[in-house]
Amino acid sequence: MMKIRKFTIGLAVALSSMMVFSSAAMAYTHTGGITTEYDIAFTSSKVTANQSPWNSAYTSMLADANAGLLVTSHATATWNIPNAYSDPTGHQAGKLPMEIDAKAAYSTALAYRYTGNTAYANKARDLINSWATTNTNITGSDAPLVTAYLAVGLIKAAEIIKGYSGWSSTDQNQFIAWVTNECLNKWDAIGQRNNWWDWSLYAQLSFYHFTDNSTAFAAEVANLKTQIDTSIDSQGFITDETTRGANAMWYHYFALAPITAAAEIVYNDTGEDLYNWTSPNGKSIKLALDKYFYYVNGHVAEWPYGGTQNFANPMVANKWPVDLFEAMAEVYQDPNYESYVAPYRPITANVNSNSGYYLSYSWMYPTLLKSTTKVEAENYSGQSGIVVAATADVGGGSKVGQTANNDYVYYNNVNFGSGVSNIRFRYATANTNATLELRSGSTTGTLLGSVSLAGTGSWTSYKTATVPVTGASGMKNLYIVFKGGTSVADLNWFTY
Ligand SMILES: [Ca+2]
Repeated sequence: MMKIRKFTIGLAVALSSMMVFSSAAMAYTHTGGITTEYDIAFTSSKVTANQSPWNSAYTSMLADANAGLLVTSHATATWNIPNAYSDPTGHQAGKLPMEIDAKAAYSTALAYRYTGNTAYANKARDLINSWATTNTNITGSDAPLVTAYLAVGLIKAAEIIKGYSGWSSTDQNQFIAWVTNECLNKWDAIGQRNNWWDWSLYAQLSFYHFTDNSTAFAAEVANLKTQIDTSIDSQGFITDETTRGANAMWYHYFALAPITAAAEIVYNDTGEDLYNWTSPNGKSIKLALDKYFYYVNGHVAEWPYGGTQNFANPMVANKWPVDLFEAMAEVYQDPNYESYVAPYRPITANVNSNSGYYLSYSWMYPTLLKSTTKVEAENYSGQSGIVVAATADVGGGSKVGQTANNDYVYYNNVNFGSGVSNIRFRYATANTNATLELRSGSTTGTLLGSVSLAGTGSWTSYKTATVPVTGASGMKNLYIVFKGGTSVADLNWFTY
């Protein structure tokens, strides 16, 4: 399998760390950001093999793209988006032109990358160019938010066709100018730190990836970390969205969708794993997701803020928050999330019930982003000194345990393709001096990476560690050597 983007990024990160205070723009991998070359290659192989869940999601995406081929631009010189509460009819009517065009542009762009058919690329290009050349004014009090959650669909489409030879650099620069002049200033001017800011962070990271502006990208990563620390309370609720009455659960989704999508871009571009990052005040994305998941998964009536929540009952496909948890089931390998979303596949995105078009552009076709290879630790090829036992981790199953200093497990023929820059490990340890060494071929082979594991506090509490690796490419016999004390760490699984 192909892992070009991760290897390339690994080099870029290493390079940037040597170029302290360099202001030079660093080129990202394109197609990249939230949908990567690796995702496309991985998913293509699954579609070719007609495997679930990718095959049905791909069919849905292609149907959207084929409908998109018939769309002609709805761009206007002035695009007005009135306030959703004071003028709901005007708000929906104002969004519709971009809802139609963003869906057509994004789905055709993606279809182009999967099929190579330039008719799709040309449609995406024409729609993007039309907005960039026709629209010169975006007005209305909801313009900052709607451009961040909806017009970002054009940026996502642009990212996917950035390397298409039929889209000229002149046209690409015109699009960059349009986003800069008509959207970016509005996103920067957002004052509130609720979901508006989350969408701004996500849209800006998407844009700075597209424009290879690593300096501005880094500033938004810092803002994102501040937002994780300050917008989530100690229980995992999102403080500003608890006050939204019957829509409080909707707004929790509408905050978590862009926060997580932003974290995905950061992970793919820099290797920094904000999904598994805990802020200085103990806040984390997973804390918020798990708190929210309790209520969406059969406990809506227990929601403690506001009255009866606006929430689909029964849940249906393409209704929030299944798109979010489809993506998060992959990221966290969480079996509870997986069980929740499985009945609603294929999941393509959250549909606006007013228009029938996609409402926002964070986790689009999330099933097509399922591209992680998971290895159960207990499925080793060989070992020394360890035992396999039941794990107390979520989802149950088995773990590798009783790991003393210099014990090891190994896995033959791990296929890292063209290279990976991170491996995620699921582990528990009551120790504070536990280290894993990752080596190639033997316990004394080339060191691919090592990690000092943060203590989880007990042998039944699990965390996920993201371990940067170098030289992890092609087929390797992966050795994991446990270091530190008489009982180092229990391993449940790892992903790459
Ligand atoms: Ca396991």
